[in-house]
Amino acid sequence: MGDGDRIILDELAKSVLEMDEDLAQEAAQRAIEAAIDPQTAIAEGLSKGMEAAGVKYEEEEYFVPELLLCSDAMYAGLAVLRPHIRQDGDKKGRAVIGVVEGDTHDIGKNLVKLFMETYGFEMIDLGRDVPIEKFIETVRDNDVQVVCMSTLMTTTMASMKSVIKRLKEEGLRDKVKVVIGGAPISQAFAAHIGADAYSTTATEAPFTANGLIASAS
Ligand code: B12
Repeated sequence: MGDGDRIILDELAKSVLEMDEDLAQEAAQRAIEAAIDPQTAIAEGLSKGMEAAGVKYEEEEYFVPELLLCSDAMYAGLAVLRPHIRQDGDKKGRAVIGVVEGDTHDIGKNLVKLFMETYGFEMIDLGRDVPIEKFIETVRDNDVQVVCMSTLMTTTMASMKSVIKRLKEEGLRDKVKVVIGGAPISQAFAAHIGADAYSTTATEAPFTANGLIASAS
């Protein structure tokens, strides 16, 4: 990647961190003109800005209103980049995605959904703060191969375990692969609750899901 591309990616990150919707749109447009892969612009630009905003929140320099303005800037940039994402031709399968009960953080989930769709997955999006039984019903009533669960809070991680437990009780666990993610999630936690995989980034998620489906068939 050239210096020019790096400057654009930094500008995308800065636009989010500085809550600047206009700059986010301009920088996204510049990324398109410079032929930067839109997914790279999202992962290495906009997402990095949101991560940096998270650090400021933890340092108590930003509070909830600032974070919401940062996410507005991120979505403004996303709207420009999204139509330019190259859609992978073949269908990979169908997946359900949601943020587990008690948690309303959905920025990461929305990125995972976008990258999964781009890769060829048909996504059923249950949104955020999704009741455990909603995941179960959706798996029961639809032909889905993958369940993706997201959480950003340590206090709601247990809901993931409950969903897997309920899938087992309903005889649905073997029907699907379960992929989990979100900042507090680790390999050890995934293994502990009986998930099939975890992934730290949205870009990686579709490859992880696809790998699981391929190895099962
Ligand atoms: C933005 C933010 C908010 C926004 C959320 C806006 C929204 N619509 O999502 C607002 C301001 C509303 C908010 C509210 C709250 N927040 Co908040 N928030 C954050 C913050 C700063 C950033 C999260 C974020 O969006 N990151 C950017 C995205 C792109 O990254 P990501 O979500 O991690 O997702 C990436 C990966 O994790 C992965 N991924 C995510 N999901 C999945 C799923 C799958 C299947 C896969 C494969 C991958 C994957 O892919 C993504 C992209 O690569 C974090 C701190 C932090 N540094 O994470 C705190 C944080 C998560 N919040 C926290 C808290 C406590 C709250 C509140 C309770 C605050 C309050 N007192 O009101 C409320 C929550 C209310 C509720 N019940 O949900 C705590 C949680 C602490 C804990 N218990 O663990 C954190 C960690 C801050 C802190 N250190 O205290 N928050």
